[in-house]
Amino acid sequence: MSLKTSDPNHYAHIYNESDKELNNIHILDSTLREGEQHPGVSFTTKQRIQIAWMLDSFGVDQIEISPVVSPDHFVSTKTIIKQGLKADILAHVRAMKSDIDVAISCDAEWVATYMGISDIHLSSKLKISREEAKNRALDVADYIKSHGLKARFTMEDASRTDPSFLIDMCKEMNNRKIERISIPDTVGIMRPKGMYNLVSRVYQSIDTSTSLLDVHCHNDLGLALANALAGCDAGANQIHTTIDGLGERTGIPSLAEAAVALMLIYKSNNDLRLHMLKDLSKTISLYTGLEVPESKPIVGDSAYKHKAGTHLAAILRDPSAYEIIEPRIVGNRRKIVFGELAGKNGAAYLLSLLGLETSNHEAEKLARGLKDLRMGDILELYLDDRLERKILNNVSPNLKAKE
Ligand code: HCA
Ligand code: CU
Repeated sequence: MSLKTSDPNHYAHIYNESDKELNNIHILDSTLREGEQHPGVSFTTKQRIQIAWMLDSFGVDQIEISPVVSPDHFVSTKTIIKQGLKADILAHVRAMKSDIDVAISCDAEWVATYMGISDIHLSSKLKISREEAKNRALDVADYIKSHGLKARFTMEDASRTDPSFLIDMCKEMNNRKIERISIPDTVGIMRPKGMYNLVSRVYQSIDTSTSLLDVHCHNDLGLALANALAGCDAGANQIHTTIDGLGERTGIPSLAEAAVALMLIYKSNNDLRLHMLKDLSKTISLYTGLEVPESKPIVGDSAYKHKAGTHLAAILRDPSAYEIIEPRIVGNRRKIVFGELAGKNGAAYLLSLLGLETSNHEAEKLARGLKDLRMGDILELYLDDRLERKILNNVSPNLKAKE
């Protein structure tokens, strides 16, 4: 009997199965809006246009940018709207008629407007009562609709808002046929079950054939993507992301992680060019000057790097022993690290790379030598599939038979 199932991820996929599968979760990328709110980040107009093109060819459904934060953001928004991209371009503005006018003068078809509706935002930021906030928000919604625009209304700080006020506001927007309502966890305080409860409550209170729900989750506790996905389990159909997760403070879900999680483990049938992910990340890092942490999932340099002897032994035979997807699918590369942890199999591979006849004894000697050197990692190599197969064929039969 063969112990190997045809798909090594098979049982995991069974555990991951849900009675309500998410088969079409959209992605809104906010690198040009939320991403530019990350400390130290400021793109040029040309860079913004290029990023928009890249995001569009990657396949995101919506792209968000704010035309009101500076004159060159205005020019960028207007120019990006003119490109005729497949993705909807959303002009993100405050819930103020004068801001909606700015969106209109960019020829925006979609406007995303936001208002902080928690008591703390009302008292410390807007300095208005709930009633005043509601009147202002509804006025703006009517204004947007009277101009024939498609719209999203963001209930900023939704996770800390009195549910009765939140639901009331969502119902009002729903009645005004606002196409999307965003439910953000602005301060990143939710746990996945909490986000599920919050979104469920809204989902059950409105007609979701009129207004679809977005989730926008902050990463203050490292739970942004988990929370956003829990929000989708509860009925939201769009996740907000940025490239590499940039944003205010610790940011929001990274585009790469959200895209791969949706397609690999949520079975959402997005049409995304995943192989662009590493390049998207590199481009942003180049433009921001912010280094991508090497341990970053999907796009980090160590995301598919293997080091311990036991891992190397398995990887050299079948990388799926320690990888959930082929790195090339996301534009990344598999690497192996040689050093004091390489073990006999790693050492044998190193010797065979050098064209040396490999015996068990020599491989063991080298492995011991590497350990005794106490120099940590001494060499890193890309593990190319072709090379890997060739090398394995050259490894002495006794070594092959042993694992
Ligand atoms: C902001 C707040 C926001 C809005 C999210 C959204 C948040 O910085 O303007 O429009 O969906 O986190 O609440 O980013
Ligand atoms: Cu935000």
